[in-house]
Amino acid sequence: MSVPLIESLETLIVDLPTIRPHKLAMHTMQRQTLVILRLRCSDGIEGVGEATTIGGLAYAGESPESIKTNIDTYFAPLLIGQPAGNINAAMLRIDRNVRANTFARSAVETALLDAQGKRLGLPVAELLGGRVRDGLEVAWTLASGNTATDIEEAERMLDLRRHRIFKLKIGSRDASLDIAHVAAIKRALGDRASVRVDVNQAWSEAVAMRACQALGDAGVDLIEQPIPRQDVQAQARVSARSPAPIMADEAIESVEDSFNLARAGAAPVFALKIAKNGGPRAVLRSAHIAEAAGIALYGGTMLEGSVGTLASAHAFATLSKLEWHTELFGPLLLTEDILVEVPVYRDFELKIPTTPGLGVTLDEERLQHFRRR
Ligand code: MUC
Ligand code: MG
Repeated sequence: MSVPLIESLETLIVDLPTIRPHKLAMHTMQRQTLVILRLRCSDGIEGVGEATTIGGLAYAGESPESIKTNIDTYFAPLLIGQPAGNINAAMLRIDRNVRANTFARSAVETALLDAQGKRLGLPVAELLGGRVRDGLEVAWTLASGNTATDIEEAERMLDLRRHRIFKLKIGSRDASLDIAHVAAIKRALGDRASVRVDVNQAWSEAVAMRACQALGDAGVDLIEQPIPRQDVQAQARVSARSPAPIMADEAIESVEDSFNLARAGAAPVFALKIAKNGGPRAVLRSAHIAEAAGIALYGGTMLEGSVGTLASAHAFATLSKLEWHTELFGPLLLTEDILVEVPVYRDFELKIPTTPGLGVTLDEERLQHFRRR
């Protein structure tokens, strides 16, 4: 029996407008840039993957342009001619020849899984062992930069039954202003919603000590990455003192980071991101480390488009516990999609596709229209 081989990898940079500016501590997004990977195999099957970051190089060490260049120049020659159905062997080849570059790896691993799922007639979640849930509750990020606008937006999401968990992006200004902003939103929403914050590493340990206390007093449920990623000991100290649980996000840039954070007792909650671990299978390794250490899980996003969002969803669907739910709302932040059928969000949940592979079909016309030339 002849085994299907990987024939080609094509990467496209796609720029899509956002529904409004999205303000984070390190960058204000006016659009999102996706790197879409099309991995073609000798049996005629194509696997699709995505690698997406936030704000060029503002968030992480890979940019859309570097992801494209590195897949084209380094990953593709390693993979072309290799068996398409042996994902372990393909990723091992990359492990042996490529350091870091987890975003690019994630696109490759996703595309291999999509192709193999299509080949075997299995959705990616089933390829990963099987789903234990059909939908994922999805948080929404309030990041307009204005308190009244954020409250209106939250009310609209509650009315639509789309979201009842809200993450507030803070950290770009004085902590006291941010705390007042968060407290006003929590007061307006009360018990109808869970309110959480993401500081995106903006505070020092000293600021975080005071601010976490005030946020806990204001009724905030979860505080994400209050201090810079590298200071694991300081994060453990802040975590020990904070009345609201601390979640590690930027602190996890690899599966090894997850292990080191777990060992240091640095955070009781981990944000899982396929891009930061190297793909939908790789992120499950971090999840399993966390589970073994008694750390709770949250399904995170790099604000991917529909391909990356559904790749994450298939992986998260297989986890036995996902106590803090997910924030897989990336496609809803964009005015346009590049899929024929867009992901389904209903009754506070993202539904996980049941068709083979990721369950996505690229809309060729839209892809051509929005791709960067
Ligand atoms: C992050 O830091 O978590 C996730 C949601 C959002 O609004 O920004 C991202 C990145
Ligand atoms: Mg975050």
